[in-house]
Amino acid sequence: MAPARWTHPAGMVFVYIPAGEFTMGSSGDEPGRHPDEVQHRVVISRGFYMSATEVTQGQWQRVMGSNPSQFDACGDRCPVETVSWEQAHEFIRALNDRKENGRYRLPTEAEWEYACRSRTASAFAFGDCLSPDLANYDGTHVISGCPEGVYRKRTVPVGSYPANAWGLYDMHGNVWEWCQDWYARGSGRTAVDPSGPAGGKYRVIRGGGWDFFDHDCRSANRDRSAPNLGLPYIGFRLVKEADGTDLSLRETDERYGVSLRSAPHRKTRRPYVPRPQQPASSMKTVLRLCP
Ligand SMILES: [Ca+2]
Ligand SMILES: [Ca+2]
Repeated sequence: MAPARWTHPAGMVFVYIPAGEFTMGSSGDEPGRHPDEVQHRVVISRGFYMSATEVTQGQWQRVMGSNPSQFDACGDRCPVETVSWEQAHEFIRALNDRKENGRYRLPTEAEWEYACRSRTASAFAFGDCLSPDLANYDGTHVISGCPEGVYRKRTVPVGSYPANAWGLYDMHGNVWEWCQDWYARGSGRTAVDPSGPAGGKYRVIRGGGWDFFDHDCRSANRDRSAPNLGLPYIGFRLVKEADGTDLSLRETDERYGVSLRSAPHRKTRRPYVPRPQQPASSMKTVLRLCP
């Protein structure tokens, strides 16, 4: 069944992600994995919409009237970057202030990995390797046995490579994507709609970027960055909450064996509560290697 689609007036195309459950994290033998990718079952109890691409510079410009991107010469269809987690929320607040178009937020980390995997268990949604035809990343140093790629040294227009099974582009590479959650190492316990710890120092980023290697772009890879820092390899995509009243969407959910009745239905999540900004740090805040 082709996923339902919805387009925001500012141009963001959303695809429907059905409810379901999956194994989050990576197995112990996955090349390039880090210890914080502890495998555990996660239930996503409600379907939601996710933007098919990273938010673009053109979309940001239309909503915010400015363009903070380092690669601004790349054009309207390139992902917006050099936006902090806090700035991403300014964009989201601007969308939500116009109530007629629905409610938006960042994906939780679990929603992000669930959507990225699109029912795959391999290192990438496309199998156990990336290639320069599948994603924008630094292909000069690759997972053993995977094809060497190129290093484009910049962002590229969103949707330049194939989508995953759910119609999502650039979940691997181009720019890292902010998630809603504070970063924590994770417990490995089964969870329903997890939304991360109550507090922390760094926010989660996912998916790797143009300046990172293929193993950084794996579906399970987790990283983090200071929420008040914009970097030219971090952008974001959006979740639009489904209201759960569309019967065809309900059928889609039940096709995958998760009954909407099995979990309490909430029309909206908790409102976003801004947290105090962390002091700017001169240290490199995106850690390529986990301890
Ligand atoms: Ca990306
Ligand atoms: Ca990591």
